Amino acid sequence: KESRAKKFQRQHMDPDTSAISSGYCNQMMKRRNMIDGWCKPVNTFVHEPLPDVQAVCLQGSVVCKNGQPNCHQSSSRMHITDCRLRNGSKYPKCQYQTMQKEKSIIVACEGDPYVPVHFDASV
Ligand code: T3P
Repeated sequence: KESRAKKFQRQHMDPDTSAISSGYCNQMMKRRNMIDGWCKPVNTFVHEPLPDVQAVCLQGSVVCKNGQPNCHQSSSRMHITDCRLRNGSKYPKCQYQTMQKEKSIIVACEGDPYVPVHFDASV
């Protein structure tokens, strides 16, 4: 079974892509198996090295949106792409808007090693 840490990497890590095109989210949401019975409404990809994103678990503690205490906010801004489902788009034709941003990320971390398992927000 896929671990929560590996699931985070599949859903949220894309360190090596340099040029992001307007079709990026349509391709990536499909390629990373996130179109599985429904269209996931919002998903963020992070374009930074995995060790840098894992290191966020050692950075500032913040409360997660669900009230749990194990969220961490990156001390630096990171290159990210937000994928947002277009209004009226219906499964299985999930159509996404691709938005590149540079923001601080908030992730939830778990386990030993203590690694990201959920993307909470960007700020
Ligand atoms: P996951 O827990 O698998 O990382 O909040 C529900 C899902 O939406 C959650 O999936 C993360 C995702 N999400 C993003 O990827 N980026 C965002 O900016 C927000 C708000 C949610």
